Amino acid sequence: MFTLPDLPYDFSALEPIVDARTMEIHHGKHHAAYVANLNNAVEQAGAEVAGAPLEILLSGLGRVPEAQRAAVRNNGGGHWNHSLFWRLMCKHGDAGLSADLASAIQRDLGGLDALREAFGKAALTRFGSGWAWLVVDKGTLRVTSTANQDNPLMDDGGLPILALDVWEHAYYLQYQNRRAEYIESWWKVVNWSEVSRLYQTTV
Ligand code: MN3
Repeated sequence: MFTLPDLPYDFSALEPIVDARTMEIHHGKHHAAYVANLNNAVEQAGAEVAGAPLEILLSGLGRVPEAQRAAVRNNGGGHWNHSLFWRLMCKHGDAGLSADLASAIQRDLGGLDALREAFGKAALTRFGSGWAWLVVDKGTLRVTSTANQDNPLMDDGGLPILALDVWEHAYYLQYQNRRAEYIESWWKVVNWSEVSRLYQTTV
């Protein structure tokens, strides 16, 4: 059974960038629902997927019985994406970008400003609901985005080390339709120590 991870900080920790009410609903209702629905789908799928780690399910959706495949994709993706997302943020942000990751960002993307521009554009232009990602893909950093609760694990598109949820439920209470303002503000709460730690696991 999959379980909802605790937030690594209080609901109000990311204010004024992300308001407490949004965090409470996002974690306690949206993420919790993905976990519950994922568990139901896995239970219905039976022996073929029982006990499989989430990463294995998401990178091999073709092995999930067709009747549960969409539910595992949407809710398993939702569980994995949010579990990562919470850890990538912290109170007041964290400036611990490692020298290794900084140099990879320079090498592959042209520097931190260029990363922010490319990542922000991916987040802003994702039509409807989805995610922006910074992934390590065969040793190279790349910016991409996906729809709904899809993620790069599903099409062997690399391992995410930075993620931004651009579903309206992530920002609408505070920013309404101003997604660009949410994206720009969000950099202030990025936990660069955690992003750097994830990068280090890929090299
Ligand atoms: Mn969300």
